Amino acid sequence: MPTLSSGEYTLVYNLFSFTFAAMLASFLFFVLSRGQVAPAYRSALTMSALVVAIAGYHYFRIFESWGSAFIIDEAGNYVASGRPFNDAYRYIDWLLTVPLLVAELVAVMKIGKGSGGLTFRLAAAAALMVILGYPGEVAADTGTRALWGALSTVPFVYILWVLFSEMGPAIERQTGQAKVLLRNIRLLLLATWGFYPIVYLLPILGVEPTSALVAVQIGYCIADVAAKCGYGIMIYAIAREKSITDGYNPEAIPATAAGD
Ligand SMILES: *C/C=C(C)/C=C/C=C(C)/C=C/C1=C(C)CCCC1(C)C
Repeated sequence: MPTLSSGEYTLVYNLFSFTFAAMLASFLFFVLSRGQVAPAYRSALTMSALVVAIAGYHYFRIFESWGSAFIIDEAGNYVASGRPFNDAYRYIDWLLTVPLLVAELVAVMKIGKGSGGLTFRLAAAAALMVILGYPGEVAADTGTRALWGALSTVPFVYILWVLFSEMGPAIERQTGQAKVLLRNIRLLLLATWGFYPIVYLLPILGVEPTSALVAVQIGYCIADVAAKCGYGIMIYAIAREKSITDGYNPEAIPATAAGD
């Protein structure tokens, strides 16, 4: 672990704290909003809630790990305590959440026939991408980082190909506002997921070890909030829009209560 200034250490510390809070708040939102959408779309919201719950737990652990990886020296700098900063939490989190994120997109589209196979292919590619990225993330030399990064890019490109070519006709078949929202969420996915490999490249691009450590953590936090909380809110908006189109009215008095 490189030595950090108090400012660098605190910046990452506060960002972990913010990201943890964002995951917690999003979890409550997704759970409480389930009743606002028709039953057919509730599994998509459940998956959103699972994603931020898993991420929230892992952020809590990353936050703890960051705190114990450093101690303050006499000059007020943060030096390695000897305990490792555990980056594996992030990859375990992704391994579980990234397949869920693609699955909820298929779930909210309700494309019917063939959606099981589509979900499986997307989820498997997502898991493979994370597994192949990990050895590079923890490698000390940039050559190894570049090699695994390149391998991980193969399933990444496959996912984008499926989203933009294969799922195109299914999106065009949707109606009204839901179609616009689905096009937008695909772009949000491209923009936020595309951010991760860029952050991953920073150490290869010759960014100083201290700045790279700080920048990578900041980058992944921002990307996670956008790709999990922001994305989940868009999934909710799509589900809500489609529920209304399907004639669902959350304000309607339930049949059982109407009788008394
Ligand atoms: C909630 C977490 C999400 C959405 C994580 C997404 C992660 C990626 C899209 C990671 C992609 C990578 C590459 C395409 C190559 C380099 C290694 C990775 C794993 C950073």
